[in-house]
Amino acid sequence: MTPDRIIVTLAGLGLVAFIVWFFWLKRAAGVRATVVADGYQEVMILVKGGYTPDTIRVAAGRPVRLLFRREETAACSEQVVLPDFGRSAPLPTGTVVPLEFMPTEAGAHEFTCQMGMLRGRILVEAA
Ligand SMILES: [Cu+2]
Repeated sequence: MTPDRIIVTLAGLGLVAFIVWFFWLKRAAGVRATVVADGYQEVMILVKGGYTPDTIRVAAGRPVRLLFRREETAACSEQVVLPDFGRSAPLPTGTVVPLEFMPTEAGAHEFTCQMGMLRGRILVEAA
């Protein structure tokens, strides 16, 4: 192989690695909730054809406040359910709805629409 071919091959491999990281690994890693003034771990979640972000990382032992902002009128997403913590809430279009819970130990928990079609998850990490 000539040097220019090696460079092109390496650049191609680098691009593939970047795409894998960007579309799978970065997405799987999720978004970390931010600790706000009142001590809650907060994250804003857009509800539109799904949940964005759909993976949220929080620390155990600190209360969490998910702020759902629904920007669609599809009936599918009109309610959000967080079964492991016994929480659910109606999501009127265009309104920010808080859903609070206290994660006490590490683990993964799912939140969904009432029919379980839209899915997101909360990854609780040991403090
Ligand atoms: Cu649904």
